[in-house]
Amino acid sequence: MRHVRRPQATARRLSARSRCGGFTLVELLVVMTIIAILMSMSILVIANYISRAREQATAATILKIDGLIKDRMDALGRALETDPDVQETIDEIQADLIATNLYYKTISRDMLSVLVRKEIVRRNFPQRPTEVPGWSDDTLPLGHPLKGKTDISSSELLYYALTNSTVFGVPPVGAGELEASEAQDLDGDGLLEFIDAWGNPLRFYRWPTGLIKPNGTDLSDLINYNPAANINLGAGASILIQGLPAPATVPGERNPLAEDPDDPLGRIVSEIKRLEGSSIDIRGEVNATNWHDFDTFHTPLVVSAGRDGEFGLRPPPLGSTISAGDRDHLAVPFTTAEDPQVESHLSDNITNRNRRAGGN
Ligand SMILES: [Ca+2]
Ligand SMILES: [Ca+2]
Ligand SMILES: [Ca+2]
Repeated sequence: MRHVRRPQATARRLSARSRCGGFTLVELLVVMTIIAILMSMSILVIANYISRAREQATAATILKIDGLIKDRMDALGRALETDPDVQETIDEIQADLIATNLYYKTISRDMLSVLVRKEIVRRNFPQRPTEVPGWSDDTLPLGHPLKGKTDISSSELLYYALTNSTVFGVPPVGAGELEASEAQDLDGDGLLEFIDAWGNPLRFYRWPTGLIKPNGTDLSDLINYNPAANINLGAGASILIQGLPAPATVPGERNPLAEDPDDPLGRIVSEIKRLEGSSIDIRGEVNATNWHDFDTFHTPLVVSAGRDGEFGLRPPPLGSTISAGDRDHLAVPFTTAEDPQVESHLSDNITNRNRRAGGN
């Protein structure tokens, strides 16, 4: 009996060892495939997690910058209304305007107040070096952070504006208020620029009216301005600016997007129309190259290119001068001929007005 049972017992033991200690080729392939799928899923989950974290970090930086800008804009508004010392600044600005055109000597107080407000905003939030007081006549003192610098980006100028001067009682931002990951000198010129969590520089558009009127509005258009012809204003802007008022839908109806928040009564455009045909010409000064498209909604815009690193917007010019008619500083989107993927490139951008990482 023992001789009969022994081979069977040995076979069972061998069979058990085979099941426990080895796999067929098919079993191994199945296991390896499952592991590969799990690994690729994990990589995707981790990549999405990192991307989401970067979006949130970028949104936090941009909202912080937005708060710093708002504090200064509010201080400007209060000072214009109540601070007697501001009168001195207003007189100085009016003298500068008169130096460009004697017309400003006879300007109405109401229109002057609109232009002065814009000029103060421009001086305190320069987008190109020529807008920094003292730059054009080379009177910046030795040691001034911008002295002798070239290729100054809007991001570098925004950092400079917020960290180097007191704005009507609001002190400059201290180094401790910003993380090292929020501002770096990417191009090594000694000027820090605000950056997003992907390490790309942010952009600053002070008056992003080109976003709302991509085709522009030159002064000859303004003279014959017809809101009904601009019924589709804002289609691109709504991607970057949440809560834009809807454009008018009835021809001739007043268009909420065709309103300058600094000038809700449209005094500047009225004045331009009034002067048309007279010997006074202010169009050399009051134009989109120096200011923005008029009769148009605007708000300071801080933009990250987002995950894809592409803005979909024309870059604000570097350097001290821009050519006449250049509107790139107004946040003009690329045309589809220039960038076939412009809508996709715009769609993941994070701004101080869309709060994309906040859930939309
Ligand atoms: Ca630079
Ligand atoms: Ca730099
Ligand atoms: Ca983008």
